[in-house]
Amino acid sequence: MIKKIISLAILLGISATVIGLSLSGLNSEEITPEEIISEETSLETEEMMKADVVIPTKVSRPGCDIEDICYIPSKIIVEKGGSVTWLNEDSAFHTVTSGFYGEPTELFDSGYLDPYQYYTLSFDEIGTFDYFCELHPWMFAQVIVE
Ligand SMILES: [Cu+2]
Repeated sequence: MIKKIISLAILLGISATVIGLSLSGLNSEEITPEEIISEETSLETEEMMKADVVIPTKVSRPGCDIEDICYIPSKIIVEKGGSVTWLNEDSAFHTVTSGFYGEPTELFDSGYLDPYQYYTLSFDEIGTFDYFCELHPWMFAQVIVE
């Protein structure tokens, strides 16, 4: 009789362990899709943010200036009081710095923009605002405020 009780207890213990393991297995399976979904959501949020000017890939090497595609578009026209948002789509750092390479005007400077970082400026005065990248002398473009 005692032997039966002991073997029953062992059986119960084993089945409890098996159920516990399968439950924890289910839990870990549930976590994975949730993580992927939240990642997709954050990517969607980034895509939904509107970029007026894009810093495309591979502009950290010379050559984009030949086709004038270091910043796209290289000339953007906005109304007085309007804003411009840049997006760095490259894997390298870039800046949006007012003036020309070696001659910054100190009106604005984004600092180093990380990959997929945005930078927004409002323009309250009419004029042509040249800007460049502090890291890559061949990268320059303009904001024209009308
Ligand atoms: Cu650059």
